[in-house]
Amino acid sequence: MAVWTVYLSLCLLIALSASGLEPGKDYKVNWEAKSLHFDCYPEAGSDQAKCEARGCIWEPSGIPNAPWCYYAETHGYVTSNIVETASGITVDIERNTDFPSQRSQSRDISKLRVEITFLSGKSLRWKIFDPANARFEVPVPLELPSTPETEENNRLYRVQIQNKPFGIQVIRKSSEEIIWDSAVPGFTFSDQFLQISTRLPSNYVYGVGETEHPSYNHDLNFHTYGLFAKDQPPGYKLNSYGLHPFHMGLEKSKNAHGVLLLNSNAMDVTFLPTPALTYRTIGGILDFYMVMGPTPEAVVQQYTEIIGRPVLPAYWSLGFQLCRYGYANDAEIADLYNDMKAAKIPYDVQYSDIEYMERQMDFTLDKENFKGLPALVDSMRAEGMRFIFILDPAIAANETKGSYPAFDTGIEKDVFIKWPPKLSDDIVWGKVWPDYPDITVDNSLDWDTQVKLFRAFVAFPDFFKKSTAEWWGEQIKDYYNNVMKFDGLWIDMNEPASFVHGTVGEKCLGDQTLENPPYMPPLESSHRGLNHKTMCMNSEQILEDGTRVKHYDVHNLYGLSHTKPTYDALLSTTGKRGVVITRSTYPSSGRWAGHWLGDNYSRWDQLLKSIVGMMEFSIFGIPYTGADICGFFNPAEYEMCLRWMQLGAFYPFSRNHNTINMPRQDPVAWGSEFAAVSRDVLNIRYTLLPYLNTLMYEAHAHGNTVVRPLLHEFVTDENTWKIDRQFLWGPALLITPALDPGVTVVRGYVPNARWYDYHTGEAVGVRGQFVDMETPLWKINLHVRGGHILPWQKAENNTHYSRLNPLGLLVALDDGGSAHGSLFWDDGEGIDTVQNKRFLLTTFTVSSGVLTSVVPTDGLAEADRLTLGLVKVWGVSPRVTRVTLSVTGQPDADLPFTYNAEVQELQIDATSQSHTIEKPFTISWNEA
Ligand code: MIG
Repeated sequence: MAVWTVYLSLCLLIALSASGLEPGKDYKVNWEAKSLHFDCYPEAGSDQAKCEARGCIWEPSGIPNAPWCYYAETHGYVTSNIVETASGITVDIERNTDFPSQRSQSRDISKLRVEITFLSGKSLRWKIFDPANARFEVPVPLELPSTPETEENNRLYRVQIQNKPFGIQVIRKSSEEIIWDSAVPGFTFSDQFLQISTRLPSNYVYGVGETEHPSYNHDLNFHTYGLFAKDQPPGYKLNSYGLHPFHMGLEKSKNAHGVLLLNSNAMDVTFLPTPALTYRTIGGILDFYMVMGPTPEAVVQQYTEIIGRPVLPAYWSLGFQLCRYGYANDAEIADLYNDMKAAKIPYDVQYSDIEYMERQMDFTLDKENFKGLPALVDSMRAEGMRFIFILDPAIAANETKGSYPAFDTGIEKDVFIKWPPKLSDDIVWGKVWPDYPDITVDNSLDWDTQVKLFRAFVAFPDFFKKSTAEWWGEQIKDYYNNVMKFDGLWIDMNEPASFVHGTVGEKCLGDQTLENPPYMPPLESSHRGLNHKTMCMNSEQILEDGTRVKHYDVHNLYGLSHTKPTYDALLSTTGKRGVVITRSTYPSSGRWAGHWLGDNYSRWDQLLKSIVGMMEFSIFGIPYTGADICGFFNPAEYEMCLRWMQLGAFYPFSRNHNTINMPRQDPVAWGSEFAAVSRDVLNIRYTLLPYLNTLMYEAHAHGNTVVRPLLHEFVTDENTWKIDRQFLWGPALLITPALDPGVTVVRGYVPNARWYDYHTGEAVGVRGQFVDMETPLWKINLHVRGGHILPWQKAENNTHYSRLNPLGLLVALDDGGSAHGSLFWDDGEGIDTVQNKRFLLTTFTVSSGVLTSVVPTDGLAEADRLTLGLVKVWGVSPRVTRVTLSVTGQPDADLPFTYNAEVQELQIDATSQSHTIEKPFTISWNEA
């Protein structure tokens, strides 16, 4: 045990050198804004008197959004005792009582314990809590190393404690950069207001959600994002469906790190030009996890190691999907399917939204308009198609007893959320669906008045309880067995959303500081309380271990709690892995589900924002993601929808969906030219599905990203740090969509590597430059990176058929004539195929005109085997005279080939050999 030296005067010096400011470098904020002014009065209505009453300094500023009321230098806590062990540091801290209490209605917690744990050589945790009284802690199981890294030399970081104000500094040893530094003014820990700030090592920071961001790298000019799960369509500074207090930061040394604040209360995050960020949360404790990378990909790998790796979605779920809210009847779906088939546009998944149900009640079927749906589902499934249905968590509560088993059995099993027993033993009733045909809603009334006219109540299941998960699973199983088959499930409204505020009658019982806390983060309609469009915060939920918690603390976990039981039920019901799509997410939701970006708009700006959103969900560990193609609200427009089909063909979750009463926007709704462009681009998607699927496997097995920001591959090139109009699939496919009306040319970055035009196979002449790329209406720019081998298959109407085609390889040679790649292949829908090694993993390497395959895992059933088909090699310069295939080590067969000298493309056709690829092989050219 050693007592830590306290570095008082050094603090400011370190601060300046660590602030990441490079004089004269693309940095427009003046000195005043760069200084350490942390906002002491984030609420509206501050003035000098109120500011000074908090012991803060009032100084009007001309800088937009800069705080006029800021904390004095030593405002915060002071260190009283520091104990270091091999596995971490424990610090006792006390509130600096030179300064008054910050918020009189929120009790100060003046003595705190800080526990820093060296989780591993590349990760650490610091937890700040009240040692005297247990407070709410997030009940999400993380996968932490069983023993800390006790060997100093094995750690990439060093930790320093600052005394006054108390702060933690994490230093990356290799660069000596301070990458976390909370030794700044303003640290606060009270019952309902907790605040901590840190300096950032550079101006490049990514993530923090769920909220729409205009760019992937954050604008640090004093922007605050409120975070709280809400049925809120994405919009500027609006808190949407889920909560992800995770960011990735770059450092001056071009290393990357990631930070998670494991807290599930309503909160906000402010980005400051210092550069710095401030977290404010209204409950729980401060529990931080940091991963050290040092590459951006390693950050995501390490983050998902902690929160859990993403689920492997069924192969078919990588196919194109069609949905809309408000199909009139099953015949409309059947017509759509037939038109898609006739237009030969590949697609795998058809949805039905809440209209398939009787009055939108889960586990029912509208026997009038959708009476033919079960038969349609069967016939489409017989042709290799798949169905996904929507389920909402809320259960209709005032059907006649005995007529609606979902509710009746839910009551029997006591699954619904209630008030705390000392206030009432009743359920906290809400309103979602159903509506009643005999009530005419007057659309001239505002929304709030309209919803009050609905007479039905709902109850919200408490999915934390084991009995609820079982009950939910039984409903799903009964529906599948007795009403209709399905292949995946789509869970919506699980923020949870309600059409009334808090509860029916809108009077939440008990402690009103839960509904309107002393500090309210800047949320959509926060002036109306936290229960706006959701349930009362004082509702009680019961964790699996019996602990009673307030909805206030677990609101942001509702979607997560809904997801695992749904996924488990899908698997046990269908016997296949399928896929679940959820609207509300929290760190670790990716273990069970994908996420669509919610109720977006049919507007051009939404194309770019969907890329930003996808990249964010990539680093949040939810790679199976995408936005509603052509937009949810408002009518779509031809050109926008066409460009969106091209972009959406590269969403991992690729679904065209729109809202009720809007004109159709599916690919067969716009005429033959539109259908042809859609077919072409989806054929490219389908051709590359073996590659996309392999990336999904790598995400599942290793935590790699699928939709990959360019900076993940080219982090040493600062040009890539801001790029969000382009993205990669894995390391090797660069997608440069057209995102604006009327464009025929799109400006895109060609990172420093050899790239080939996907459409022609020709090498691009330039690298490390922005170039103008032609983008006529039919074309999206796609480039393949030299040095990579992409597995592919010829596209068919759906993946049931495309999966049967021979495996092709696209070999894009690098400057040295080498390339590598891999293929993951399984039955496409088996449960736990990775865990049980029931898959094939093949790696491919090319060098000096020889392609070699190696098979690290061969657990594929015979029925799922693939034969080798066409191998295309790009960047072959010498004329080729002979190509041979060898399985035995000796040339076994000559293979037919063509060589295009102009494009430098060699095409080798191995089809005639019927060689199944689980047997290693080599193909050689130029050996004549
Ligand atoms: O109140 O189920 O985000 O995709 O179509 C709307 C109807 C409820 C919101 C979802 C949207 C879905 C819609 N739902």
